[in-house]
Amino acid sequence: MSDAAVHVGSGKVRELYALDDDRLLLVASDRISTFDVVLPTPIPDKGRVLTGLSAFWFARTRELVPNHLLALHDDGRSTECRRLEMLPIECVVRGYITGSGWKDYRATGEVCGHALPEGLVESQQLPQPIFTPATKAQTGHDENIDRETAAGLVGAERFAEVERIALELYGWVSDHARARGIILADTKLEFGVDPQGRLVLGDEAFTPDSSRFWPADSYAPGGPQPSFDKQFVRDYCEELGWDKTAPGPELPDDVVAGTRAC
Ligand code: Q0Z
Repeated sequence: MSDAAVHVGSGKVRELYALDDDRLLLVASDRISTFDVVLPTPIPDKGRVLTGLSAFWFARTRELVPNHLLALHDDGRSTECRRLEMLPIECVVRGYITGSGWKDYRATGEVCGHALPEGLVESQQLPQPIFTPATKAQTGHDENIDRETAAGLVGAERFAEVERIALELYGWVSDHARARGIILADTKLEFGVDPQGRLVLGDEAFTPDSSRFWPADSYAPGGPQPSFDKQFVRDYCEELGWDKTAPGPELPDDVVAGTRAC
């Protein structure tokens, strides 16, 4: 029997290894990406913070939906997960109109087939949260799709289930955050199916890499909102006049320290 973990995938800031047929090891690095480029300077402890946030939310939401988390390793950055058959859609819930949702709304008045009120401004709260699925792009950006397209990819019954659960999760977590002065603008969830055919929440959940968190006390609709975790890095990169193509710039100590303090 071998204990060697086999590398099976790389994300921008995370690595995925197979432990055996049933278990994966998800490792969050200290890398940081901005404007879609991974920067050469790590943020010490960022991987542990990301892993801890996911573990916190998996524990808090397990009554709503089972999740893939089996164990948190002592290094704080690695988690053992149940290996699932992942659904081929990103399950995005938006309570506020921003990012690609804002782009689509400005172009068409709709997001993923949801007709929205006229006259919304950037970052405005929506009348109610909407489920806005997207394709999983192998390279480049995920593409927003309407409910019919998403239901075609996962089946109508599974679509209805993930829509209901994703909206429930967003409602629960956004209420929790809002009571603590934080707006959860939107979130991207990934679900899989276990060998018994049950829906399971996988990947990472409610981290700043999968969600937009905004400080409620400075919320000002009508433009983009500052990012909770990456604003120091973004501001520094804008100051530099970097063209936002790889390779990204090294970060000075004060920008690393400012980001760590978030
Ligand atoms: C997650 C990803 C990462 C690269 C596959 N429980 C699971 N079962 C099966 N597959 C996955 C999971 Cl989480 C799975 N990804 C995304 C994560 C590096 C890709 F850390 N891909």
